[in-house]
Amino acid sequence: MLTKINHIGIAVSSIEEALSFYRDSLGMIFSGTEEVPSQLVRVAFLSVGESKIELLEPTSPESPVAKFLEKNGPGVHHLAYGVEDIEAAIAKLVSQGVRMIDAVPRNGAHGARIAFIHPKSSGGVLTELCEAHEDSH
Ligand code: CMX
Repeated sequence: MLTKINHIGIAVSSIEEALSFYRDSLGMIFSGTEEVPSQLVRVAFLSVGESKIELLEPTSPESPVAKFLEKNGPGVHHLAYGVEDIEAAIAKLVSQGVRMIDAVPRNGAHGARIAFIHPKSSGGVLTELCEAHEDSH
């Protein structure tokens, strides 16, 4: 069902400040920022070989990332796995009693369709399914 780890999401209070470490000190390749209104976040993608890191900055105090930062401070926020068919993946998980935050996919960054699994159903790791847009695998 899963194709690869699509990205690792990291909560930050400021993308600009975080870039000085990830882009400038670690030398990751920065491919720009994008606002994801459905998730109340601004995101920045950085590449490490074939892997990606997603920096998440809240755009509203109601953002799930704002709540996460308030409770935990900056740090690893979620793991995102690639799937070929997100509806089929959600149906399979629901049939196995897994609790979805999104039973219907939402629009994520880079035109991807995404759905989150509740961390109470995934051993405390917020888990995202990500069906990449065909131009951005
Ligand atoms: N990883 C692991 N556990 C998490 C978590 C995270 N990122 N965020 C919250 N939790 C846990 C909390 O620690 C808490 O656990 P306890 O009950 O044991 O204390 C529980 O989930 C409930 O947390 P809460 O602070 O009361 O927050 P809510 O229930 O309001 O929301 C969640 C939690 C996961 C449902 C919500 O954050 C959510 O819907 N997340 C998915 C959407 C999202 O995170 N979007 C941002 C990224 C967007 C993108 O990548 O494009």
